[in-house]
Amino acid sequence: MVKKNIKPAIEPNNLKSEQLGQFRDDASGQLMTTNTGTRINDDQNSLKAGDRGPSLLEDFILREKITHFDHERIPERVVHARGSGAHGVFKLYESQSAVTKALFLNDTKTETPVFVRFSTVAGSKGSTDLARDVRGFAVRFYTQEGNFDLVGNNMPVFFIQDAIKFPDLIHAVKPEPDNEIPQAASAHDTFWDFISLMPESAHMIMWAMSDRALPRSYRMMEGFGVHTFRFVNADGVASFVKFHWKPLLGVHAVAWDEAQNISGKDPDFHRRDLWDAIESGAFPEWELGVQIIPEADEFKFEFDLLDSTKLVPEELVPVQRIGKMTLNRNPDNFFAETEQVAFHLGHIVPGIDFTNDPLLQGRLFSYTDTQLLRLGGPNFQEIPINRPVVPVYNNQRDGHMRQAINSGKTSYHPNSLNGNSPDQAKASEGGFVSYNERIDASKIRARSKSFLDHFSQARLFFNSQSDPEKNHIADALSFELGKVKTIAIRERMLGILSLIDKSLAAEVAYALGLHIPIPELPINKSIPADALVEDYESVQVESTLTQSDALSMAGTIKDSIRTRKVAILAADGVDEKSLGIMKKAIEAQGGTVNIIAPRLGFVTSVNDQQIQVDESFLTAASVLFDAVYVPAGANSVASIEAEADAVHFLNEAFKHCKPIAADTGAMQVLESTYFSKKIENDEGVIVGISPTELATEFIAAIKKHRFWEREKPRKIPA
Ligand code: HDE
Repeated sequence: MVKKNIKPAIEPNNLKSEQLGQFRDDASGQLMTTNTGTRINDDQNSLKAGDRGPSLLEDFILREKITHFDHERIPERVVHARGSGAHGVFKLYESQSAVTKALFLNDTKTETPVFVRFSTVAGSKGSTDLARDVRGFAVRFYTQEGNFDLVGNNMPVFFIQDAIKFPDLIHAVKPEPDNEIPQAASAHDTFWDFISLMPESAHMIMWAMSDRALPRSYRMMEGFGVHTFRFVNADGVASFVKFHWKPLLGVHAVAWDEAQNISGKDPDFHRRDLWDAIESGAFPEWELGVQIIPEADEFKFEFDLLDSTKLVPEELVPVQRIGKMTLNRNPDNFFAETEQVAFHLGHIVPGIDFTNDPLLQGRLFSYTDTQLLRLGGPNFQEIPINRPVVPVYNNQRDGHMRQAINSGKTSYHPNSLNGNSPDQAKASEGGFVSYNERIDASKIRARSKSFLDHFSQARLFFNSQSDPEKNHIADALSFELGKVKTIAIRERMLGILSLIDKSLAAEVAYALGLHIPIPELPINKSIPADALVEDYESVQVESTLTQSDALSMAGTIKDSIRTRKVAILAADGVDEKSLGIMKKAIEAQGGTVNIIAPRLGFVTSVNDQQIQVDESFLTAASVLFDAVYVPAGANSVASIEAEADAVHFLNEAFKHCKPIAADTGAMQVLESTYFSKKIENDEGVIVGISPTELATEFIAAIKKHRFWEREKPRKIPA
């Protein structure tokens, strides 16, 4: 009898993210070789018959290089193609053993390595970061019991309730098939045609049209698992769980006009922001939150926990913060890590399980299927970024690009020739046992009636927004529907909006120059062919909760200026004291300062000091900064005032509701702006005080992020 060779489970503290780095390749100081290790003597010239003669087929170096190049691209993700990744760690605050037996949620000593990929959904791989879109927030935990992927978004609900509608949704939002226009935008006919026929998307549309769709930074977004998952503890007791990520920098957005400008000035804005923050040591952090719902409470809510178009309001079930994720290392190679990472919500560990949410169930099929195409075969789990940090043993064999050299004669189970190994793990040995859920049902294609209220949470979301946030939603809808060419689609959407909020519908109708039609229920043309219309009429529920503070970004954390970018506009003759005091004060609080001048190089201060310039007005733009300051110095001020781009810089910063400060000696610049008459009444424009007071007040203003009240108040009657 062959002795079983069961390796001990990995010791928690031996888990190091470096384990993932065993494949890292560093060519520094090395000589060039072919892929088979032969050293290359000439990488400049192909082999020819004479120096002016034809190239020779024999040139194995040329052929190997070109062949590899020809195959460099792999298919981009069909959705979430545009993304940025980072490594980090997750540390648990307190054992969650009461609700889950997952070791990484029991053991407070282990730092679990993580890899995170943020993304947009609709655009291609090279599209702008600042599209109005949902953001993907996919986290892989490399745990002691295998990989756990929490593949979430920055919005807690989704457009559709059943996975079978996903291809339709994505076909509708992607560029239109005849002319492949527009890129990374939902503002076009096919998207709104579909949405206007899918009332179940009403709640998600409110989120997608809100400021949540325009994050200031990946570091300033919440994340959500969206579906209801299940936790199972060591005694087999299950509870429902909703996952949340809460950013320690708060949840912040940019303005829509700003987003469109950033897309031109720096389409890599979010990618650069994440990379730079990690490189500078300002590691982004999120707390992992859970909402736990005992099984017994499954039917206690006005909505169905299995319906992904609904959230569980934090007022009903508080979010408990159970641990912290810190992103502390940039990838070494974008392709090897960020592009090849293959997330899947079926990557799960004992203690966590699925529910019957029909969207979740469909996803369980889709992710592996998509990797087979994208990564070219069944061995994608062997790619370094996808390997778990624990050993893998099974009888799967061969296939394209197999890395493992499996030894021995047996690749089947049961076997006697290898002592029946690898053998199955008992639950006590960490074997995954699916939750034993009782199901007693007919096989049926149908939607549960408990899924048919589509408007109450859309209304709850809208009612929970601050006034500026409401205005932004109305503006976003007016913009998006304004880009739709088919009037009937615009009108149908107005009908849907009127079921959410009449004043919102009225404001959008006003902007579109249309009247609100009486919505016909069911608006949903996608009901099954033989269904009874009455069965599908939207069940109108009035949520007992009328407002939820957690849904608004207005009350978010505004206590720091860490990693915020401040522009200082200067030219020759700048007063170095006025500049220096502000720069020092901002940097002391973790903000970053860029000196922007008419040209690159140096500016010479009024006392002949050379001050390094970071950007010129040609390369910089106010949309890439959080705040602007103009220091004193008569000549500097005069040059800035005469520089159209500098005045535009200030005007744009004001329009985007950003804090602006000017030394008393620089007031003449502000007088050349369009907002000169509004300065006195504006909380976010700080002028007329001593340099030290100015710095203190300016920093307080930057902490607030934006002065949205600057925008025109709107009064469209309901
Ligand atoms: Fe995905 N989704 N999705 N999705 N999804 C993919 O998998 C899919 C859904 C999400 O950074 C694909 O590897 C279906 C909800 C993220 O690599 C694909 C349905 C949520 C990412 C796929 C959904 C997500 C993806 C494409 C409806 C939030 C990027 C490439 C049932 C909870 C992960 C890939 C990364 C990617 C299918 C709906 C999040 C095609 C069928 C809901 C963050 O498999």
